[in-house]
Amino acid sequence: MSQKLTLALSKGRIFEETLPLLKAAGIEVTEDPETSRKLILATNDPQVNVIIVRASDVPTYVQYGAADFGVAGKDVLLEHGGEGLYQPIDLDIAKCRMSVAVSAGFDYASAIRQGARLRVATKYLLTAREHFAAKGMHVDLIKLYGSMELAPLVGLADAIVDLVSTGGTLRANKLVEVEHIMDISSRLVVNQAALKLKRERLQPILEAFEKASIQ
Ligand code: PRT
Ligand code: MG
Repeated sequence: MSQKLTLALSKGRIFEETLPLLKAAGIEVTEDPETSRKLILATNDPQVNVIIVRASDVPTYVQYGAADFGVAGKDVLLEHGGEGLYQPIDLDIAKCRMSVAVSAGFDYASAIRQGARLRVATKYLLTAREHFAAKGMHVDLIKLYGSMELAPLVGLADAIVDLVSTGGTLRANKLVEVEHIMDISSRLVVNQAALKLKRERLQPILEAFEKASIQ
């Protein structure tokens, strides 16, 4: 196998927050995904390419070896399941929390006390199912692909499970957080076969990432 490496990243915060870690490994991306329409970006190292994919597709590209390694949020990894992936480092980037939120006027505590069967909209079906099952709550989950904050406002759901960082989106839509499910950050994920076959190339990069991410 050639020692060419492909790194899968998503545009936006993960790309931006991975750049300093790449730099610590001596890798500089020479094209900007926000202005270029290219999906395969070159770096200063002819042996390293970056591919730009949807955040939730990063684990899939790495699992099948289309990318040797990638960066993905814990939220995405929990839904993917982690099959075929080695997850050596929590990079401590793209931090946020996963929470349950409801409309400001909705009495979540008393709905639970009364054993109401709540409708919950989310992109994170597995994590949400596990959270409510652990609490012994029966909920009907509604799968959405984005803009979860809208669901309680238009009567699609009583509650949402979504990511929160500043809380600004919740506030702007008159929603309040009622439960903190977990803290989220992004991890480096590595294809299990690549880790063995390209160890020589990957190991120094993993070490540089690890060193840079704990600073
Ligand atoms: O946008 P797209 O549909 O392509 O995919 P995505 O939303 O999964 O990608 P992206 O790039 O937005 O997020 C990538 C990863 O960043 C996620 O998988 C998380 O691990 C992490 N992350 C960190 C976040 C946030 N912070 C975050 N605030 N992902 C999303 N958000 C959203 C949140 O869903 C909500 O709509 O931002 C909004 C809340 O932000 P505040 O600051 O208003 O609270
Ligand atoms: Mg997004």
